[in-house]
Amino acid sequence: MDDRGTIERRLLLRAAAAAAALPLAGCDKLSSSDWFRSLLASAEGANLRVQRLLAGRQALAPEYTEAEISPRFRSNGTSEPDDPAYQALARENFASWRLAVDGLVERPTSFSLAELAAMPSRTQITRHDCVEGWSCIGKWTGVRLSALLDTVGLKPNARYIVFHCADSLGGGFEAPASYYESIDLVDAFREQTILAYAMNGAALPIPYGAPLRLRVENQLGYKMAKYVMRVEVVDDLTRIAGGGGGYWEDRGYAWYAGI
Ligand SMILES: Nc1nc2c(c(=O)[nH]1)N[C@H]1C(S)=C(S)[C@@H](COP(=O)(O)O)O[C@H]1N2
Ligand SMILES: [Mo]
Repeated sequence: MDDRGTIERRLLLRAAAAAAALPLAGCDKLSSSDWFRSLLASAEGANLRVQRLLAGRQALAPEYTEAEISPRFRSNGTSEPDDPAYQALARENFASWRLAVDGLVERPTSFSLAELAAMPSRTQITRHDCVEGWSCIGKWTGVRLSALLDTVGLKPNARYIVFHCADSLGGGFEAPASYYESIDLVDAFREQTILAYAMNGAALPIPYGAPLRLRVENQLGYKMAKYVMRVEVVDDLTRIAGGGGGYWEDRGYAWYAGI
């Protein structure tokens, strides 16, 4: 049996080796970005984030063929936000909708759907796994989150990306609360992490998060925020809502829901 110190030393060795190999693995972009260089150089570069990156967080989630796309993709949680401002945007097919990107960024900006669609994109056919035990395969097209973050520029203290949604859940015994989610920079810069505006080759329908939803394919369904209105870059999640980093995390779910 390894003692804890041995495991940590092994992870550090692996971190150093893999960091050296990053450009060869096609991650030039990642390794050349300022935040990543400063991350590797910092004391933190030797801890959690890099360990997780190198201990298996680099692999892509499996991708599927067109023939494997589910004939009917299930919608879960909110299927139509009842927020009046959202409904007004939906009525005009999101023509005046804009995504706000702010927080710890150099250039806070808002983007129209057309502007997002003009940025570097990715299409992927992936399996969505809900924590409730069902899965569906769908095809998603969206702007790469890395491209969006490069456009606004991350400040050196940026640590997490928070997605604020148009809908609230709850009621009954609990006051309604806004849905939100968050991921760290490692997941934000993954190739398959996109803000999707299309599903199965058509504009993203309302039940699946129109006009924009997160796809972070290495995690469970509840991380995939639908109806994203605002992307906020922060250094600390504890100041937002219940402090857990997401609507379901504030109610006990794991923040890192890796699959
Ligand atoms: N804004 C928002 N995002 C959300 C939810 C929600 O209720 N509201 N539900 C989550 C859960 S639990 C799952 S499984 C997926 C469902 O996505 P789908 O409706 O496209 O299947 O969205 C996630 N993102
Ligand atoms: Mo879910």
